Amino acid sequence: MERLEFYINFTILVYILVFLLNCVNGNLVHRKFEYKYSFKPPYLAQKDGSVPFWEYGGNAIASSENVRIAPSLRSQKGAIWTKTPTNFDWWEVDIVFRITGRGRIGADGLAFWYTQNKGAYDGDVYGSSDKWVGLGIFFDSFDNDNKHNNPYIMGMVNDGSKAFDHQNDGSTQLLAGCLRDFRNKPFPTRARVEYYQNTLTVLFHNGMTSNDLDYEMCFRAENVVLPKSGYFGLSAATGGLADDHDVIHFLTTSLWPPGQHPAGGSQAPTDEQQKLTQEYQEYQRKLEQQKEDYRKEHPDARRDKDPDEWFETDNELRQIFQGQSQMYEALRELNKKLDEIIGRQERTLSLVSMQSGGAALAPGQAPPPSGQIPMGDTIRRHEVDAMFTNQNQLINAVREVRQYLSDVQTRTETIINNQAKQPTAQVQPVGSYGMQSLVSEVQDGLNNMKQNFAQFLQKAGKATDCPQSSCVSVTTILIIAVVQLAVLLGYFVYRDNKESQAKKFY
Ligand SMILES: [Ca+2]
Ligand SMILES: [Ca+2]
Repeated sequence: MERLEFYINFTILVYILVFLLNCVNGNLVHRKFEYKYSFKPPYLAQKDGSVPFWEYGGNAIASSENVRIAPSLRSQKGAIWTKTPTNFDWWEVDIVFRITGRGRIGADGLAFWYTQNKGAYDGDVYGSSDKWVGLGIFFDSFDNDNKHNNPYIMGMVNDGSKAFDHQNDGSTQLLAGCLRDFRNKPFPTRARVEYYQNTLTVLFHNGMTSNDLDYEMCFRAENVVLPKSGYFGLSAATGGLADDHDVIHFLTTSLWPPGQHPAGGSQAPTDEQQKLTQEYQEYQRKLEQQKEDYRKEHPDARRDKDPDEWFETDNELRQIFQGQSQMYEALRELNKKLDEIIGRQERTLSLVSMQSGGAALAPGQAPPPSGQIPMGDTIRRHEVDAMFTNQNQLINAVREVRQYLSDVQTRTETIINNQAKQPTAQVQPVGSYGMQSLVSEVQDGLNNMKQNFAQFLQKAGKATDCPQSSCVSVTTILIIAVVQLAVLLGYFVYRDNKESQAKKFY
């Protein structure tokens, strides 16, 4: 009975928790999807090429699947802007994009904008206007200042007075940023820009997985003041090097602090929540009723399976689930580490190539302008190729050594096994080991003989006083040696036969 009481108490606790959760939910930030500030496939662009609620220009092309803001051709610029300014203070924008190019280095980059006025479609800052009022988040592919810190993601707030510092990749003006590679990823890369109560947060998803949860922090900045109302925009540009800059999703959600609600729909969400809560409670009640009915109908079963047992099964399931989640977490952690390693490798590679390219520059000479291939590009490739061949040769050599070692090991094992089979080391049967040692003995003997013979020949050559007739001829020595060998072999065979015959008597 104590167990039953505990079970009932536990259920009540769960109910209280659900109730509290609902209360807290009522006080959380309210979110509203803003379709007039969003685009996504399918039917992203209509048949006439227009994107509903958006305007695009320059070299931008919209299809039903994405908006190619700048294509992978030299010196392209394009942009897309919302038609109307925002009517909400706080927001979150999810951008799913792909920046792809055939080269290991690309240019110039993609920009996300939230500005007081719409920018140009062929401006100087990643395809749009300089001296903007508001926020720009730049995905800068090309390393203009040659500090080996691109691709880079950065945020910059401008009051309309600052001209973007291209020579330094904006490093003198940035609000915050992070070094992340966003080019040529297996899955689309994503960025989540949140502006809520003057805190700007930028999260980044590196596109190594398709998992929606794999966002990581790029930066968070507080006390950011942006125009009360503004236009969202995207722009991109290419230089001498060119990437495709494709944006697949642009999803805007307005954020409303507790107590504030979007115009027109203030009560509807609360109703919805209440309805859901009611449905959930109704479902719980029905479940309890069914349990009760089952107990009444099966009084025996009740004895077999008391509530405590159910609770235990529940507990076990929870433990299994927890274990699995831990495993999943560990896997994700590993995945992240792998990503990091790959990222570092890529950075190192670009560093190495940059250094060999940068060596061609005289000190004080300006870094290569945006989108130009560094001087040593072709040589680098050869060097890298040579490095790879060397590495391969090394690997092959190591493999051979390994094989040889394993060969030696197996031989040693057979020897040890053979020895282990013998009770004592007195009798040596002619196994593979016996034969081997015999052969090696004979070989040694022969080698010794050869050496002696060579020495003898040398001496014979020097000793001119030796009369020719009394010196033993080479043929005689050889014949004697062969006869000796034959006798020796004969003896060994005879001995082995005798031993095997002797063994039959056991
Ligand atoms: Ca740059
Ligand atoms: Ca740079």
